[in-house]
Amino acid sequence: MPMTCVDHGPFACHEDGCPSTMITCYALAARLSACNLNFGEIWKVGLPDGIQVDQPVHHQCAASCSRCTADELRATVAVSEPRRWPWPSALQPVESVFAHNMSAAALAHRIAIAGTVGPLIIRQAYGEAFFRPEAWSREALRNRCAPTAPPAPPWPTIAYREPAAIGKRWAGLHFDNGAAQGVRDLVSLIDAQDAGRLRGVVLFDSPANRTCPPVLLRANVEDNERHKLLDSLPAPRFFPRDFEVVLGSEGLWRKGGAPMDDPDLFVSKAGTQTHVHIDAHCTRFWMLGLSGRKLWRVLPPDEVSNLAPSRNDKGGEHFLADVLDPTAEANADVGAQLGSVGRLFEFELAPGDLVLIPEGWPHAVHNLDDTVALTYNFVDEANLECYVRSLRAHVGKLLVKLVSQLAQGRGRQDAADAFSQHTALAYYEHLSEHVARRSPRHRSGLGGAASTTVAPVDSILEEHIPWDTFAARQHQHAAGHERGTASQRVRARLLALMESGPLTAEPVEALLDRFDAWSSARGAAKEEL
Ligand SMILES: O=C(O)CCC(=O)C(=O)O
Repeated sequence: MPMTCVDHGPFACHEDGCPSTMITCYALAARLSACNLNFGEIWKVGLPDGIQVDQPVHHQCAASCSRCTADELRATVAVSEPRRWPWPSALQPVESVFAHNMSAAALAHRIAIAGTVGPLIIRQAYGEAFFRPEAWSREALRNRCAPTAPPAPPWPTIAYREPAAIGKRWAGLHFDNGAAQGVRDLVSLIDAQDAGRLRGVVLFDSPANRTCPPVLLRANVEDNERHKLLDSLPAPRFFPRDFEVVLGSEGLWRKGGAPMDDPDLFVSKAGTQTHVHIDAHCTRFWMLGLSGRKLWRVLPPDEVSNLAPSRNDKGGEHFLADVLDPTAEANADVGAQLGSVGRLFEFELAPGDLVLIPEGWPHAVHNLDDTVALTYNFVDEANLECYVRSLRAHVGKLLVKLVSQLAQGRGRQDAADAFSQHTALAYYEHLSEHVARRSPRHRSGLGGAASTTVAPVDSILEEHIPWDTFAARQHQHAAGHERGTASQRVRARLLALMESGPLTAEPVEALLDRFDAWSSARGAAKEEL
């Protein structure tokens, strides 16, 4: 009879029926570079020094780290090797191009339709002009990223995998700011990762602007600062548009951030993983590999039902299925669903290559080596309509707040004056107009379900541009929304809403429909003229 292992915890990974000596996650991670190793495999590799066994070790005894202390988790990595996808017929090739082999129009079109056809790899995206592999090693980062002044919390932002969070939290990760883990800056995180103390902790989506400023190429630096910008990266010419930049700290994606708080840096040790997830608010993103290889598994949105989706108490969607370890015991209950996956895109991202992950596509990552990467989430013409629907939900929250203030006796004019100052409301007004002005085959109506079939195309640029130039251009594009005209229209909208009937008992969807109706009515009036 095989022995069954039961993890009684509470802290060290001691398995009933397995060797009586405690084997902690830390010991496994530090000595074998793996946590969830099967005891049979440990037996083959050899037990860590000082650990005795008093009976044969059985293959069925899996050492689970699910009850380890947070300290142990932070020191561990989940698995040493990604498991192969056991259903090869589902595997799809990923399109990979060299930008100089394609016309600008063809490349722009491929980028625009990514949401329908899938990820795109642009090989050697910056060419040799900007990308030298030696500038991105951990050692090089230690030199280049040494802070002149420690960044203020919440930067750098870090995350580590928490088995108990799978299916409950975004990407199964626990997020923290570096300061909470004794990490002052990127250099001290790299040291703690290498020493093993924070081996399983990843520098995750940490604003490059704050974490390692020389990473970003800027136009407006003093000449005597320019030498520091050697090996700095400009904004890639393939993605000239980001509607979100304008919202700054009111943005959905960059909550609390400044306009240049994206792009973000990732610095990870080999073996760390990011569980399958979807990026929020319909954003698409690119990731540029800078050092080491990352294994990606990416699925089309219509595969979501095969990933054992669950809703957390905040209404977000999370996935129980582990696409990086499809045959894991922990996956037993959802394995059958995973077996129904019809299409899965798998690829390795290598240094110098950039991948575009489309909006709404679930994806997971396993770091095959120690890796460094730069990433940027954005909203261009292709995902704008979906993004505006997300922004609409945010507007709904503001309307609910407005109604509650009216109920408490705030005057209508006063409330309209105050709420029309919210950048998010003015920008929603501006973007709704922008979407409405697009040709009918590019729009589907903001309140309803998406039905757009033809993605509007953003033209790509001839050259890469400094990041501050990129940000300034986004503001120029959106000049019409800036304080003044759009907020005056919002004020008129709010007053019309308040005069259109009682509001207190209205569900938020009805409030939004009444708020939106103002611009449809205005559009119709314009057409009559
Ligand atoms: O590189 C990683 O570990 C995860 C990247 C990712 O999935 C994301 O930024 O959404």
